[in-house]
Amino acid sequence: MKTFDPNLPGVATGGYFALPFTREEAKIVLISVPWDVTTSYRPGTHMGPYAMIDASVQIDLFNSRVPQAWKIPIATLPVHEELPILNRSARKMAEQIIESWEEGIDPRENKLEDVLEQVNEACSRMNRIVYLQSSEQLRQGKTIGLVGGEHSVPLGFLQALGEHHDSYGILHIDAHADLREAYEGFTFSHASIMYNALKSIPSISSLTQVGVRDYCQEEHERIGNDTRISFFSDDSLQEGLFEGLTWREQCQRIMESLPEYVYISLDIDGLSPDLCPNTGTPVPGGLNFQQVDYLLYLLAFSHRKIIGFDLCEVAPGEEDPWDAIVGARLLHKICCYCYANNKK
Ligand SMILES: [Mn+2]
Repeated sequence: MKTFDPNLPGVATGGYFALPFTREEAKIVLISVPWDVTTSYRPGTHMGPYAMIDASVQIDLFNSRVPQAWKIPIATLPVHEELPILNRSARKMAEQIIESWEEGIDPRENKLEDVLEQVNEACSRMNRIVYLQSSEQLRQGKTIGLVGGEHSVPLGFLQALGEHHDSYGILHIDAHADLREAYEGFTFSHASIMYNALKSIPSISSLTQVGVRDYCQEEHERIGNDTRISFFSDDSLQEGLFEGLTWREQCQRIMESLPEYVYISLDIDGLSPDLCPNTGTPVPGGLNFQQVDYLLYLLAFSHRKIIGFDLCEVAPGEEDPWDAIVGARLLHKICCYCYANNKK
């Protein structure tokens, strides 16, 4: 650290932002989960963490709202050795299921019941790995940021947090509600993360959804019937802006729905697809970069406490690092705000 000069270009260290901190020194630990087993439309998010690490080397670690941001001790946990292998084999099996749905045949009628079960087991194993990694870091007093991968990855982390906090809420920024029960037969689908979290983790007292604009009837009814859910759809937020509400006023309303302890779950597709053209399920509309940044900034400097976060669904293009550049910059901003928030 003594020889680290934040004014010089970054030198790749294999970790996010090319920072020199050890895990012992770190306050924030980033855990990569390169996983895209259940991605229904377009795989590629398993490359997100690696692409963001590459892109993060060229980021200036300066933040106008957080002094000396380059000194924030952020460390990167190496990718769990089992995950890439498990992802590859389970993805192959999942593709059989997805193809069957695309042909209009229930995979269970296509004799794919065993395959489906094996995919669900692989996803359970991933959840267990993330749970163990997160629990270990929480025990050591670290704040964790999880980097996906598809949006199914934080369930194990949310469970570990549930054992550390009696009660917390989730701020969920996403184009999708992720409230489907076992989408395409996959128990741990990217489209089911919030359904699974609300169902299986009693400490989660509330879910605040922001930017959602692609959801189904079943999810619409769940949102209406579950009193834990506060819903700020993309439509309603844009209407507010068109009709004269400021973004600050809307952010205040969003924050009023949040309890004292807050987890941030950020699906990159909550942002406009201009900012994530290669993500698994892009949807027109959405928030711009500065709107998300400002919301997170207000949250960080409010009386609430940020207890952890995830950033998911960033998928790099074949030759185009744009998605990863946006993802890495957002990741650094969240780390800065989290650190400033936790220091208060
Ligand atoms: Mn999502």
